[in-house]
Amino acid sequence: MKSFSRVVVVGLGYIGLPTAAILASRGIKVSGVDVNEATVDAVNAGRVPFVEPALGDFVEKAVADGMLSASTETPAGEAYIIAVPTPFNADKSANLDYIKAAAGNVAPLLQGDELLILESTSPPGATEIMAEHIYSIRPDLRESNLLFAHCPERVLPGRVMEELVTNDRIVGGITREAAEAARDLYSVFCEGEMLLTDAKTAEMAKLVENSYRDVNIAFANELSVISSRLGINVWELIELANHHPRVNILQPGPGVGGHCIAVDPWFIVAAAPEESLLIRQARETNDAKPNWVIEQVRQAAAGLSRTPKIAALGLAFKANIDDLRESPALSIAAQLADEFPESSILAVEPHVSAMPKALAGKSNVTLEETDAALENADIVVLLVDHDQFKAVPATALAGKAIVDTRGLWR
Ligand code: SAJ
Repeated sequence: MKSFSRVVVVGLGYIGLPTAAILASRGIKVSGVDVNEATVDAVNAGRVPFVEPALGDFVEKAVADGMLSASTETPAGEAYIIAVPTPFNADKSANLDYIKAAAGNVAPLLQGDELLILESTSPPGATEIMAEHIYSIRPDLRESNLLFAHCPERVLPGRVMEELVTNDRIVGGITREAAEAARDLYSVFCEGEMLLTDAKTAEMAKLVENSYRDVNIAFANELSVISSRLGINVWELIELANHHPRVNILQPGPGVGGHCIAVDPWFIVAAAPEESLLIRQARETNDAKPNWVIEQVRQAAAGLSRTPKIAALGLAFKANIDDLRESPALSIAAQLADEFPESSILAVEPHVSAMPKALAGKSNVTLEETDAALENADIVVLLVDHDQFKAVPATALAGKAIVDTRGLWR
């Protein structure tokens, strides 16, 4: 069993920082690296620059104990975990520039016996591309004992600190030895099963998990559109159908957001475009849902005799978090502002205090507290099932046109 005392985590975002903090909590000296100085400063001050339950306590303690520090420069370590973003290009293929930049900073530090783990969600073949990139900078290491692995994270935002420990972990090595070394490192905190495979299968497994969910959400979203046309309450419909022992339909919503489910399926489509018909259609179905919601608001507005004030409840991509990435709620609020220039758009996001970039500069949008927005709105568009909105009493909604995209107030 290989043991590690000094690990470098490159990318201190939603995945890198929790991983760094939990490793540090298990007695490993961790150096975190990020290009964003504000992130580095926050971590060095023991703070977390985003909302994730329980993470703050871990970071505060790890920094106070001297087990975690952050820098914009990459230091040397025995193992490197790369957890940088993989955005997509205009053609929806994966952009590996951040991975290559991170690997490029690690390359000069390598001696030839280190473990390099790619955690970023990646298209099939990315770990080999990363290895090749390092060898192109350090041809002297081609015959060395560098170990490359892909260990996708599958934690759910909002439950990260718990799921890091309890989830099973897929560990894919370019060689068996690399997979075993990565397993040894993750065993330090992961109590789930370690599932060893090759790097490409590990890359694909992560994409497939999220596509599976995307396809199933698309089914629910399609059902909501069909039900609306047929005058059926989709929430009741799904609840009834789910009583069948082998049926488990997910919940419709305003569309699919976040940096995972709305993105990962495209990496499969880009890798095998001719074959990924259902996966592509699911993406398109989910991406079309925000426009359908806007149409519902148009219809509600058409039934009113005056220019409506519109409350948009929730901007995050899902319940009880502050994450706005790829959020359909946010894009719907922005679109409503453009579509109804005469209307006041009362945007509510209890987890965010500053006006999000996508809404800044739109003169008819204000950021409001829930109560004030509900009091003043003619149309209430419920976009996120935050707990705070669940608690809204029916009396607060009386007399208003409601577009409830989450079935919260059915
Ligand atoms: N959503 C629905 N209906 C549902 C479930 C979700 O509309 O029934 C929407 C959500 O509102 C949100 C989006 O889908 O906009 C995605 O939310 P999510 O909770 O399904 O997933 P994420 O993006 O927070 O996290 C997913 C998880 N993957 C799976 O459940 C297969 C998580 O385990 C992964 O680690 C994460 O992606 C990731 O990082 O890839």
